[in-house]
Amino acid sequence: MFDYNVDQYTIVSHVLTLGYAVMAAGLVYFLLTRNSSDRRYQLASTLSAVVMISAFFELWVLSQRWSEAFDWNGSAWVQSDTLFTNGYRYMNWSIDVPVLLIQLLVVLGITGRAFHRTWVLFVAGGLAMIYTGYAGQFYEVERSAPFWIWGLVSTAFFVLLLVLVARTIFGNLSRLPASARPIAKGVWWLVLVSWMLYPGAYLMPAMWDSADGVVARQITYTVADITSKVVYGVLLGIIARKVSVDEGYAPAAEEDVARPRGGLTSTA
Ligand code: RET
Repeated sequence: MFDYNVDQYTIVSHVLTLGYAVMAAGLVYFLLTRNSSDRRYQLASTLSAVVMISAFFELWVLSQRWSEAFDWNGSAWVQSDTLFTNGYRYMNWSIDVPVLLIQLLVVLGITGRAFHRTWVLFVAGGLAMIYTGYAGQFYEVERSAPFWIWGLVSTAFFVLLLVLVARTIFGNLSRLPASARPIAKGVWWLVLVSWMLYPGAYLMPAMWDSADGVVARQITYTVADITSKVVYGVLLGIIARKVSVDEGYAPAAEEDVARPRGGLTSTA
């Protein structure tokens, strides 16, 4: 809907590239560190890898679409016959949101009926949040009533999910070894802050309806993607390793030992 100057156009292009490059890097990290925790927690790393692949392709496509969607007219980048749309992101979330939440259950060691019940709520609540928001974003240009109504309905599901996540984390803290508890609390704050960036980006056209707003929106999405998928996965991996050490899984224990190399730790 806007024309972009060179800075605005290239910043968006760079930020989208950063997004998929980080997902590719994350993929390697999660696959290679998978064995540092016990078998039953390795699924968490596998799920992080699934998130990385799906986000990589989505951000790749988005980045391609961005370069096709504008032509240089000699003084600005103007709309071509290809449309750039953030709707792709919602399709990616349909995979990533349920998977990210299930990872939490794996790492916290929730099994049996509790696993099943929370799993169903996470998937149903997550998809309801995403698809109601998806319906609303079609009205983001004119910002008529459906934009606000669907946004509100989606927010109700979002609040429900946050309550569930908080209950899941804080309700299971005592089952974690003491060394992993601060990280689990950190995961809660990370989820709260990084997930709130997505509704922030949804609202961006209402707050900042210009080419600069579009740039700010892509930056917001990218920060949210890197923190909610990659940093989150890394933290869950650390928790899984600490739990594995505590449960006597030898490879994790070996990695956890600080080996004296002389210097300050030497007794000589
Ligand atoms: C929408 C619509 C407006 C209201 C709200 C939304 C929330 C979106 C969220 C998305 C999270 C996505 C994640 C992706 C990670 O891969 C749908 C924008 C509340 C919370 C975590």
